[in-house]
Amino acid sequence: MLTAMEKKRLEKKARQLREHIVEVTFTCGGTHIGGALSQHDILVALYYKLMKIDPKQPDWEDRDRFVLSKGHGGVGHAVVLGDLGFFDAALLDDFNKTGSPFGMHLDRLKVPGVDASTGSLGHGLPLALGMAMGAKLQGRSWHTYCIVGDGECHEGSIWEAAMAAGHYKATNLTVFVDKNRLSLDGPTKDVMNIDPLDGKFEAFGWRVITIDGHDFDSICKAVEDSHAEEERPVVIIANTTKGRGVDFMEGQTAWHYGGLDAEMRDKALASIRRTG
Ligand SMILES: Cc1ncc(C[n+]2csc(CCOP(=O)(O)OP(=O)(O)O)c2C)c(N)n1
Repeated sequence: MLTAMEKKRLEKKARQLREHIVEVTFTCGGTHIGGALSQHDILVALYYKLMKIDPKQPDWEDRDRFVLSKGHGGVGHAVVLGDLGFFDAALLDDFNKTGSPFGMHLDRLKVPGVDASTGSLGHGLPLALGMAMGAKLQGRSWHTYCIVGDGECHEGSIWEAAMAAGHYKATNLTVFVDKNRLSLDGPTKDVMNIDPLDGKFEAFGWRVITIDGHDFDSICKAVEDSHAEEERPVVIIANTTKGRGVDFMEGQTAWHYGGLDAEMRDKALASIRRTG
């Protein structure tokens, strides 16, 4: 359970880092900003409240693991890691520029704090399952978290991993589906309908929890519940809004990827400051 003060602290941090996502998008010329903003509150809850990590020891063996399976949202992961001190956040001024350690999809060999290089959709969940199974086999205590996109659920390898996680009872794995209902080129239901997602995961042996993915109380409670589950891996279906916090991006497929000029940046920042 979050105290009122903790919730306020998370909301403030989320707002500050949304602004940083906008700034980086402005300076680098374009990012997958829509999905970075939809996954954002989950990332903030994980990194500022829930995960066992140490920015001074990115390779600490017993740290919790995190895999951003929808790796195109890397800009959002990068601003969190920079803010926490895994690296100098000023480096993000060169995000995705030639010679920068930060490509659009983060590379675990170049960016401290990244546990898996992702970007090819469908690969992150199998990697996360491997990390969870690795902990079980070695009798270690780390927990593995993973965020997949709802459009990413079109990939067959997501369902191979889902089947294996159910079979092996990977109770030390918590997966979020960032269900913003939009993919790269339109509503997920039109590109290829993935619903009912809950029934699919349940059929593969998972426990399903459905939440508002922008509400910190619900995110933290769902993770707490996932830790108490002793039989099944847990998927948290997080209903989110693509572009969340920037009024002219919210719910717009066109903002899957985009750049900002100075005027748009100022409008985006003003919107975040108004609504958060
Ligand atoms: C294997 C693979 N196919 C296609 C792409 C191109 N691609 C990048 S993002 C994206 C859409 C993903 O949709 P979703 O998971 O819903 O992302 P979100 O809306 O959360 O940003 C696609 C098709 C890719 N990165 N990898």
